[in-house]
Amino acid sequence: MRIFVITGAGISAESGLGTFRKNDGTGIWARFDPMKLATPEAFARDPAEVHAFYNARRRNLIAAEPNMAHFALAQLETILAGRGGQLTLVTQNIDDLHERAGSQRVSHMHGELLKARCTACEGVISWREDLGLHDRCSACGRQGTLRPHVVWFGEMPLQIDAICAALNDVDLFVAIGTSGSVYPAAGLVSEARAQGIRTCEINLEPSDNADRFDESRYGLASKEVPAWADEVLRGET
Ligand code: BV8
Repeated sequence: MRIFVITGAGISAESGLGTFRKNDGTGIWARFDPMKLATPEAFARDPAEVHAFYNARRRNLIAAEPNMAHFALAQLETILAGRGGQLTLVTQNIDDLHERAGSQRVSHMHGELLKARCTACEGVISWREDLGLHDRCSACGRQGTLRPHVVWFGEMPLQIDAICAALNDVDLFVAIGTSGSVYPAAGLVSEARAQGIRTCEINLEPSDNADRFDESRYGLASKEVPAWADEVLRGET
């Protein structure tokens, strides 16, 4: 079986990493204006404020641990590969919890918080400390040119062509822990449907594009994802 999975902030919620939109108004974007913090214009206007925002999230991430949903996907990847199948794992998340749970191939379409990118030489380097204007790029030696290696609003997502190509000849498309409110990520389910691929969403509640899915499973990712993965491996779904 060949499965395409896209994950969002909801899969990392039980690991203590805030989600962006919550009905009770406590999501990240309820407390911080994305247009003030997650755009190239905001970084040009006030890089120190943007660095402070991502430094706080980076510290949270380093203190977090993957949960049962992350581990279930890592195990599913290994077993499907052993059976001649494949799991393509794409995430909107900038955390490294999929990798820490053992997933081998993860495509971060919105970038990675534990990496910095130089705006002068485009070098991408691993970065686990706070990042600031005094820091120097280890690739070109320039100072003050480093930014978080994340995709901001208005910027092109990473590997988008490879991600769309990976949708070819999969048997199942699954969205986990995403509200389906940010594009082009939220449009992938329609791409899948257009290719006649069966679609399933696993989420705490119906997403903005719930009507696009053939099957829906609502509940906590740490419970629903292991249960779903077991059914896949038992050939029951
Ligand atoms: C682009 C990185 C051109 C940084 C992020 C008008 C209409 C359509 C589109 C647009 C438009 N105006 C502008 C756009 C484009 C814009 C966009 O979509 N805006 C939205 C707001 C309308 N998109 C862009 O700018 C993108 N670039 O379009 O470039 C282009 C186009 C095509 C092809 C090439 C180029 C770039 C967008 C990327 C921005 N960067 N992140 C950072 O993290 O700071 S987006 C960020 O927010 C995340 O990465 C993620 O993508 C998004 C958050 O969404 P989710 O992950 O789904 O999280 P959310 O909180 O919303 O939902 C969580 C869900 O989990 C909920 O449903 C909840 O119920 C559930 N849940 C919670 N707990 C649990 C759970 N489920 C299970 N278990 C639990 N325990």
